[in-house]
Amino acid sequence: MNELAGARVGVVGLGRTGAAVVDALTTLGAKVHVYDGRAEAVEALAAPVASRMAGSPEDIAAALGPSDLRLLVVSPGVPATGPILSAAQAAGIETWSEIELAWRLQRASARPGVPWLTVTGTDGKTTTVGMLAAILTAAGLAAPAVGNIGDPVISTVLAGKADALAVELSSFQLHTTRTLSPVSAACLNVAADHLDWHGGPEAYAADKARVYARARRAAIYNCQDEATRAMVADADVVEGCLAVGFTLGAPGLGQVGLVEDLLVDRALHSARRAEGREIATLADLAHLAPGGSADRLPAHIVADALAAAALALSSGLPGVGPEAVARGLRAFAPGAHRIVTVAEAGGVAWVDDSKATNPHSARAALAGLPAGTGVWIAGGDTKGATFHELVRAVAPALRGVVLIGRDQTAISEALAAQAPGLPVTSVADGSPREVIEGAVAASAAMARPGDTVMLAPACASWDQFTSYAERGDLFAEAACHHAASVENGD
Ligand code: UMA
Repeated sequence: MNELAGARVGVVGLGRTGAAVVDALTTLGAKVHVYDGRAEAVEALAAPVASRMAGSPEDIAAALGPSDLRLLVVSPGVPATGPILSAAQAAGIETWSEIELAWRLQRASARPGVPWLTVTGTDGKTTTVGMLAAILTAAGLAAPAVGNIGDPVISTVLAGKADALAVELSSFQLHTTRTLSPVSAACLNVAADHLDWHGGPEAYAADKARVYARARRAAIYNCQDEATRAMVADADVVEGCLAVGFTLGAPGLGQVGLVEDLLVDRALHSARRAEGREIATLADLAHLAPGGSADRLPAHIVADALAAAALALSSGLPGVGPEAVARGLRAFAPGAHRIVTVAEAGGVAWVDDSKATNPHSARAALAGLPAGTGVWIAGGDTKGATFHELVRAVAPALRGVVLIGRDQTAISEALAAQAPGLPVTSVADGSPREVIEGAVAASAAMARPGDTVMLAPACASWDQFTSYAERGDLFAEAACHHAASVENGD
């Protein structure tokens, strides 16, 4: 993108996204000005930049007005409602996400046609993108899973080796993504999350809906989530783009779904739409079920697999057919921190679902537990969510609750109102390790043989940990340590 050579470009945030963006911009010859709230992040940046500034969001906002920047690339963590984006808008500075920059770089590269298949949704997007990449890989394509899942898209685009990209997009990233035109796109579901960042549920849903903009071959929605169907109906897609539903029931015409233990496509194979074609079986997903048994598969895993299959099959990419779907699903290995049993001792299972960072996904983890057998470790940064509905839904499964997090008010109020009498222990603030060790000790005191201690916090980790991964890793360590002491009879 020669237009950025010599241009003054700002980058806000120097985490994973910002570091990759700075690398790309310096390679393009832009004059890069970096900003971050953390002085250590600014100091640690090795790349040669034109200027660097550490300051509060207000300080950064104040610096943007006189900056004469041509473009500002913002990291996903920079809130839509905060002063930085308002100041950029007031100063007439265009703001892009890393995703927007990566898309434009792709279009201007030697391989402009590399297709992007994009996935958003409140829950399940990481699993779906992983399954999608596994299916495309099974078809013989170089198709990495990138984006919110962990690896900035821009690094993969610059490397120039992918045949297709399976891209996880958060609502944060979509907010400042402007011209992306994916081959196929899916929004898996919409539930309350990140309300403080967006300023409310409508703004959050509106940013999720942007995933469908300019979709070329398929806009994929969840038949069990009316909001996603409405998004597709309103979306500004390219002419000829199909609306494809995925359902846990028998698929209608234009849908993929489930017929007994078969995943069936009645949308994407024109010659066989009437009767449908088999694309995989539940046995292909059995390794993802507790105990490896297909009849215990959580419904959301099947839904994610259907969405991934629809994304892949609609792409029109060579070699992507039912065989690749089945093989890819069998090869898919779930990521860390998603309902992983990390220790078992004294008849108690210790399960890490640190990735449950909102009420919707915590509910999916807890709802399947037998009545009264769950010890739930909950709390963290609530992101403005409410917890009454979640507590009402999961209380029958619980023996007790252990609360972590700097502000425990929202969850403890919901517990008092919806589940009075349920034992609740509160863990005091401390270092990340102290918090988790406190939670494990309190859970061990509560759990009985046959119980499951579930770290499914329903909140982001950012108040006490660097990431959900750190929270989950510390939990696994502490749970293993506890389990070893039980086994040794300590
Ligand atoms: N920062 C500021 N000012 C701000 C906000 C952040 O200076 O107003 C600085 C911080 O001091 C820090 C840096 O920005 O130095 C962090 O940037 P970031 O929070 O945008 O995070 P990255 O390291 O760039 O990681 C981001 C995603 N993080 C968020 O969306 C919060 C990662 O998703 C993603 O994997 C990565 O880009 C690569 O694309 C994580 C996530 O939690 C897993 N995502 C949320 C979710 O899934 O619910 C959306």
